[in-house]
Amino acid sequence: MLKSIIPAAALTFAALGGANAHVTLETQQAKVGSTYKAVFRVGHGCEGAPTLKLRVQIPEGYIAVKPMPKAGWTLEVVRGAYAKAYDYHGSPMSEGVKEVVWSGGSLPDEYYDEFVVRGTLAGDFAPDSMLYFPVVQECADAAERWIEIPAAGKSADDYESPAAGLKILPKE
Ligand SMILES: [Cu+2]
Repeated sequence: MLKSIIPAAALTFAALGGANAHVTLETQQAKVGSTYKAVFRVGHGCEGAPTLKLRVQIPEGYIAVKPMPKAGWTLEVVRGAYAKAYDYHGSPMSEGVKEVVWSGGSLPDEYYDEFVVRGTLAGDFAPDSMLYFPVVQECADAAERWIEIPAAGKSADDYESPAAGLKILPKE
């Protein structure tokens, strides 16, 4: 009964599920200058192998970032200088977290999990621009590198291993 009402398009989409199950952000748009919680969704391992490590690169302009610790995983942050000083609640902020690494855990291919960081989107992003978070997912003998940044006029769908994308919306 249920089967008969699923449109053919939905079935085609399901068959292409792999392309839709990369490491992606749960919330894919946020306003300029807002606090943004980035939830990275890991939908599969490396060709069936469990994920042992996740490395997330923090893009320029996503400031005052703090990762959320995760039970069963060791958290590590790489700090560094920003390309410029950003205004953060009235004071200049010129350095912070540039990369977050979760390791020491094991996420089997048949399970799903989320990895979280929170930060602020700087006030000087151009509205309607895209911000990309390159992510490397490491398994025992393989890795999935979600690092392709779409060229102007292209979208993540045009790539095999796109970085996780966030659309920056106008302040309103
Ligand atoms: Cu995928």
